[in-house]
Amino acid sequence: MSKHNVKHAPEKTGIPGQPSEGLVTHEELQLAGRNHSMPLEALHDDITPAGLHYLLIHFDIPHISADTWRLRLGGAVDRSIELSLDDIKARPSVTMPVTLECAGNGRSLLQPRPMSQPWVLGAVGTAEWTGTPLAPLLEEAGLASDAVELVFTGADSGIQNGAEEPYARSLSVAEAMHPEVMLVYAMNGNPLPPQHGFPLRLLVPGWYGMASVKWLTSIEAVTNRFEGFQQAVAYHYLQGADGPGLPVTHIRVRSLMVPPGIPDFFTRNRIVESGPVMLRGRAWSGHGEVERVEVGINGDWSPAHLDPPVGDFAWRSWSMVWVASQGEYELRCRAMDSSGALQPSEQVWNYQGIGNNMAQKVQVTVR
Ligand SMILES: Nc1nc2c(c(=O)[nH]1)N[C@H]1C(S)=C(S)[C@@H](COP(=O)(O)O)O[C@H]1N2
Ligand SMILES: [Mo]
Repeated sequence: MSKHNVKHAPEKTGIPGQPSEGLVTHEELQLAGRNHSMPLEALHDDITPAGLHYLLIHFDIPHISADTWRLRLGGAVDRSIELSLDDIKARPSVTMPVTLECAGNGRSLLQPRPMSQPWVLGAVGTAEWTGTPLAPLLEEAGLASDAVELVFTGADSGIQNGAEEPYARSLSVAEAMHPEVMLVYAMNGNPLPPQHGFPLRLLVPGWYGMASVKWLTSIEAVTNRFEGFQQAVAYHYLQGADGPGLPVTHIRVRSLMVPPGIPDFFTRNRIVESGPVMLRGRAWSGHGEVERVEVGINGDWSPAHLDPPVGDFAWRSWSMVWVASQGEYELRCRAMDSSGALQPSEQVWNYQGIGNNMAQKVQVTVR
């Protein structure tokens, strides 16, 4: 096994009736069962109910008692700070809708398939998060002049590359000081559920989900770049096992549609009645506002209507009426953001299966 813990499935199985890209393994199934995606029909709602929001838990959900839990802020600072959950809740609070997406969303569609959590397309959700901004807390602690990064460590740990490590990620001082970066203790008006990071998580709006460390227990200012597994090995755009590659940061532009009509049970292909069909979906980007969404009907693209974004760091909804006549169709949608980035028509393969934002394809039979 490579140092990235990424194995690749055989290209063809040759087994009739099976997908040609290689069987999903038992290990992938274990991960998929623990970490569910958002059912795409939940794209109807501005705010995703907590139970429908996607989940990604690398190791185990740690068992934490809020009474004894503390957040420690230390390292290269003038004053170390220790805070209880009540101390954090007593600080100024902000509530903000934020779209989170896992960097591996779309991974299982790649061929050969990078072996990790085998997401199809639902590793996304938008919750209303409540917490306190991080920057004032860092100012109170007083970062040393030679501090370069903040390391955020969760209470969960597991084996990576044969050694035990907690889940930990870093941000540069400049990234951590952004006003939208928060320590959050509530999701959709309720305390964080255990699976989403109870009692406290970091939230880094605009970034792929890996940056938003759950079950946060410590923030450490460091004077050298952090080299933990989740920072230095995982989450890089690579073409093979050897790095370094570019680090994964902000969310690439993407749009998804609410699957129209009704599904065929096993294939989940869609069955739609002929006549006007309201196609709807959501679009988002961590690189600027979504400025355009287009819908493709058998390769013919037309612009969709856009509603205002749900928040500065949250998706916006789109809609388009399609007058459907009997036949077989491939529907697609693609978004463009204010940086000029457009979702690609073809998948762009990379070794960890990261940032695959190819325009969605939906097979539809109109009857
Ligand atoms: N401590 C810790 N934080 C974590 C993770 C984890 O496994 N442990 N997973 C990360 C990843 S890869 C993602 S995509 C998001 C998922 O957040 P959610 O489960 O609340 O949707 O949490 C991030 N924070
Ligand atoms: Mo993720």
